[in-house]
Amino acid sequence: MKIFYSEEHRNHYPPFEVFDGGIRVPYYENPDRMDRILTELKKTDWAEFSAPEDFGLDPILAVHDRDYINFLASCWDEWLASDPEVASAPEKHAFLPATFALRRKARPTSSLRGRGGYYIMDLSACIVAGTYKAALASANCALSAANSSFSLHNSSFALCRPPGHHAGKDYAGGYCFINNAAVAANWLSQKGKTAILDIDYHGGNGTQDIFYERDDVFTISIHGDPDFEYPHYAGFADETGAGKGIGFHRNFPLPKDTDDSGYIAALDEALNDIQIFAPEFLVLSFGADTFDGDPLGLFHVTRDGFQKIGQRIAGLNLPTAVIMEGGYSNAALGENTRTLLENFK
Ligand code: SP5
Ligand code: ZN
Repeated sequence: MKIFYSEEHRNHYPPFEVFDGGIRVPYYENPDRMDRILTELKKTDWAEFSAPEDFGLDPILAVHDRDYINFLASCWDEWLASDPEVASAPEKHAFLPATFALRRKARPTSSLRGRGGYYIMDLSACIVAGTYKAALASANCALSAANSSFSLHNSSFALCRPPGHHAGKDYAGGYCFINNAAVAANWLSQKGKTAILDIDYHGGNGTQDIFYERDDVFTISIHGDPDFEYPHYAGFADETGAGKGIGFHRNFPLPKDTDDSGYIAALDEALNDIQIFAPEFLVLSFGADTFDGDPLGLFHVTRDGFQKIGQRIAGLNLPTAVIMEGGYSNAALGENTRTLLENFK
């Protein structure tokens, strides 16, 4: 299986994020996650690593607003230039606004903080010196996987970091800056009918927003109920699309403590919907944070569960671009990812 990976992510490693209650904690979405997956995949005889191709900005701007991408590109340099304290120890700092826009009334004002609070939705999308280039490389991994799945008509894996599914057309959030899966799916949708299945523990709010009014890309997400879980404001069962997109989005909000059997029951229903839509390509947003014991999740999916989940999705028999999203139980992340992927080789 082709696996697309870039070292560029290492320069995106914010020194902290902020949890509810204002506590600073080490950044959960860290480079070690990639090392764990790399180590495990390198042991196999089927993982074929490639550097991503550079697709330029066009396929990214087909999904994201130009002003938002400009903000990502210049944010760190502006922050560095604005504050001597940041400049004296840049490695201890990250850009993180403290005031957030309520969308309906807001516009992106011109100051860096004004743009920051408009383009960022929470305290985990910290921007540092390497963030923008890492986000571009991550999107290129997803595009390379899409291209490979299209031209070879088989499945591929984009080992993306930073992840993408919480990023909307003009906002970052939840460790995500550019929506890698959305960029890949939008690119693939020009080649043939495409569906996105999001199995990260957290609802894929960015992906939901980007395709909400479209009927040519079917999006579906299985996740912790936003009634108790991040991203808190999207991912409810009654959100099914708008305009001509009505009926082309589906959410499966699941309760705390969902285990393999509860998860697979929802998955089977989701897969049935995908079969009815009958796409030519599948983009799979894969987060391993449904794992039992993940520090950011409350589900109990086991390694055997990931095997069954992968087997069922691969059973659709579609060329699938698997896109890495979350998963924070680093010790188990490599094995869980390999277990899922083995079904697609
Ligand atoms: C890609 C992805 O999986 N992003 C997830 C972002 C979640 N950020 C919100 C963190 C909320 C922290 N609450 C932690 C409780 C730990 N006991
Ligand atoms: Zn997640």
